Amino acid sequence: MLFVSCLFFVYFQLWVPVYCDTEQLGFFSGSKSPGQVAKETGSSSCGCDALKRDAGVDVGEELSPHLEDPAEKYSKAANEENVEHHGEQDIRSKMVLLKSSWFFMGTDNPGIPPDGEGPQRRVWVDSFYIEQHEVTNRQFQHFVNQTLYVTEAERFGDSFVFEELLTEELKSKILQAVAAAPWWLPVKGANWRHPEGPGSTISDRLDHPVLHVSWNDAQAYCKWAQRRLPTEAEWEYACRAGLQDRLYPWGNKLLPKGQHYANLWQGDFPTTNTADDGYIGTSPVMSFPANSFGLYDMVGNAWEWTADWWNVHHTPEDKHNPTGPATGTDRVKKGGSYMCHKSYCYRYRCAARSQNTPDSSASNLGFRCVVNPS
Ligand SMILES: [Ca+2]
Ligand SMILES: [Ca+2]
Repeated sequence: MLFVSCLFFVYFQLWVPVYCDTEQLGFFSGSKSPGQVAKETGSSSCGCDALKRDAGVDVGEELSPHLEDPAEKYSKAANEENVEHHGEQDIRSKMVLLKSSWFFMGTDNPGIPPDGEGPQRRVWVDSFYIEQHEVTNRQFQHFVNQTLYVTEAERFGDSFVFEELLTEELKSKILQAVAAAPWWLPVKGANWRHPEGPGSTISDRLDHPVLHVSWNDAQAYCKWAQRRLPTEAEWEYACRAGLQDRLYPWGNKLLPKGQHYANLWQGDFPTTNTADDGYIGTSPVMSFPANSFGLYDMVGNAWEWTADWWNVHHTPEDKHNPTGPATGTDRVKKGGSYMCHKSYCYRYRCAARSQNTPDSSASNLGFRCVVNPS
């Protein structure tokens, strides 16, 4: 709930900056446009990690040779358990079994060194099941209908929304933003049911990832589903899908054969979104090719919460089932979102990472669950 120094006020076009002491966040001059800020602050300044609630705010081409068929889709044990508890038709995602293995986590060639992407280290993960796709609005709606759960964004009364998604009328009423990322606006009434605030709806987006869910909300859903959030190591193992020293879940080329493999940003952030991949905002889950583990949207579409506390200092020795620091202030999120572009937020890579406080929520942040084999 801290972070007062990185907030400032926006009065229409009159921006009054306040010094921000976090290196990852760029200083924002009051005379510059959001587009200028994006270019000048560089690839480490997406502002994703600035979305923290504060008392002052109202608001498959390359397969690893050592892994033979590591994914077992539609396991009877994983996908039919507890059907009685959740009704005849289990609303929860199908899962993929990932078998225990060593893999190389992180990278020695970090795209954003301050994020703690390195060093590359050998990590062992035990077998686990992981959901094929991000939790959708339809699934989260079912959870809420069953439990009457109220998300933190609903209780706080607001959430962060990317300004491009807002109407001019709504934008004109909002007086505050984040210094290093003025494209984020706290919108009263924005929550998972109303992703762009009052008047917006998920009725035509039931198969899109649920947004505006905090880490605590994600925990609540996974617990209800008798699952849990993945550790960062599990998430990255799932992202890499048996590939080693590759940037993306499918290899090193962003556009294999000229095709889009993830819902990212094309154009000039944050002013021009050409949506060459077909989507300005989120896309229905499973709209892009799965990785070789059969997992969709591991990078892009919505950021995904992991269970771990945030820390940027890692050591190179081998690790078994790492779970991150014992304590912290922020939780790790992985994979980037539909807002990511190499020019300012090169985080749509398996090794990339970012963080938010557990009560934060935004219009590009979701999750998926995992479970241990029974
Ligand atoms: Ca897109
Ligand atoms: Ca994702």
